[in-house]
Amino acid sequence: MTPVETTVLVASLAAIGWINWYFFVAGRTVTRATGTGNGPQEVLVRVDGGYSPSSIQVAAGRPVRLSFDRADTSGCSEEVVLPDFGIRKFLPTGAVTTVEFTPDRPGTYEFTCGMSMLRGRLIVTRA
Ligand SMILES: [Cu+2]
Repeated sequence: MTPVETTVLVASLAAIGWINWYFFVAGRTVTRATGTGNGPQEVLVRVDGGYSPSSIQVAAGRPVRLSFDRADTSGCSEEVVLPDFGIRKFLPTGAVTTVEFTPDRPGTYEFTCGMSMLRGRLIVTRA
């Protein structure tokens, strides 16, 4: 093989590996909230062109505190919306903004940016 062929092969394998990771691993990783007893279930969510983690598991019937740490400056992510809980909040860049609510019923709920382009999931399980 020529050096060019080798480079193309290596780059292709890297791309395939990344695509598999992105679709089959990254999207399925569910982060459980921390906190026990009656205190809030806390999760720190980084906002930087998307939500990380984007799948969050909490238990029903206990308060949830999501802390959004916004790093990017795009207009897209400046608001976070949790329609099922009636929450819409502005996220200043470079700051952590907390949102608190108590999910009463198990289910999967979405959280999005103000235009529904960035998406995350809140998986509420039976307490
Ligand atoms: Cu947006």
